[in-house]
Amino acid sequence: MITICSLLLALSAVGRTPPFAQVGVTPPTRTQPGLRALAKRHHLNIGSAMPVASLRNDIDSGQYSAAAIYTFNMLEPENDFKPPAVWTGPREYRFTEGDFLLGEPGKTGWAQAHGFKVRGHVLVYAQDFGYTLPQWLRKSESSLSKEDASALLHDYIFALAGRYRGKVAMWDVANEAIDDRPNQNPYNLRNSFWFRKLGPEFLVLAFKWAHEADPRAELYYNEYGIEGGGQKAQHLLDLVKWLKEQGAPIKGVGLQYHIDCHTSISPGDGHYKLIDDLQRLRLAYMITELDVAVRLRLPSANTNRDQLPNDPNDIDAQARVYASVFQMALSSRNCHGVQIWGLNDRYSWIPGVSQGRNGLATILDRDYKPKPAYAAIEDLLRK
Ligand code: 9MR
Repeated sequence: MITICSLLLALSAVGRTPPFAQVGVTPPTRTQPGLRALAKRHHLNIGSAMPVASLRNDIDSGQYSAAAIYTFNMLEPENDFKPPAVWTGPREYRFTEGDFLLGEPGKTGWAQAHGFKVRGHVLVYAQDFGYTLPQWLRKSESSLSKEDASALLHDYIFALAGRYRGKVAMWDVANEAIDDRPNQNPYNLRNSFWFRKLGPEFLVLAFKWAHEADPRAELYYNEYGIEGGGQKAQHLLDLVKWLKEQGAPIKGVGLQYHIDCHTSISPGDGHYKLIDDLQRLRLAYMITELDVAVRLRLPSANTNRDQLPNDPNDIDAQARVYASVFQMALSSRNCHGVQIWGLNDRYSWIPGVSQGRNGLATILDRDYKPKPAYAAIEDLLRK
């Protein structure tokens, strides 16, 4: 039975009447601390991806921000710090969303007002798609020399990481630079714009410049498809070892963890082995984009429609998977936090990317009610 429906701490923080009737939840009591309060006992960073617009517009009559404040102490602006969102032209930048979240230089923003650490995502998204690389840059590829490209990247990193210097707890300096299929490049790096222009060195430079721009931020390399080990995980280990040898100021690795409710994670397996391998390289890790997908009964193109699991048992299986990830995080010295990819099931990317086949991947349902996965994490954090 889920007992956690209290939004009291959050609501008192934002000074708002709770919309309990609307969401059908039990009235809160102060004896029910949210995950945020419980995480504090463990010094655990617990976060969620949140679009800045959802905070700015205070969506769902304030329920979004209230649930965020009650549940999490860290956030990552989902798409707002990606290069296409910020880097609008050669040495032209858009800081509107960043300034709302963190404040323009000398000021503070939404994150500080509500006690959130911020993960910045991402300085270099090493793929060539429109959502990863500004297309004006892609179009100018043939006319840019190596030196031009290097100078542009340098200025970009200083403009963005420098503007929010001291305000971003961790930056994903680079994301998804390793190819899924074998190629001939060092560390199996993707044939991306930055690789073509600068070779593997683009990663070393990005880490170096990010550190110069914001010396206090922890710097991460972020990747998917490496959880549990395998060939891509080996490329990752080789890459980060090389980055360290090159003097890149890398703090750790972001393991995305887009997984499903049948994933098994237990001590001694490939998941634990990978974090041990990172520890041996003296690297921290964060779970950066955790979601645990469930097969839906009916494909649903509309993420705002009610979603039902194909197998109701999967919701409990999902709770066990969430618990196993948090268990791993709590048991390892080098874990610097766990972040969930989406505040609730309504705002998860999973139904969209799976053409409606999968969903229900987060810990709060579409009406912000805690799911068994929330309760399982709560049980762990109460210990
Ligand atoms: O959740 C993000 C989604 O809203 C975007 O449409 C998509 C493309 O920009 O990116 C999603 O976030 C990705 C993250 O930046 C990197 N790892 C994979 C995430 C899910 O695709």
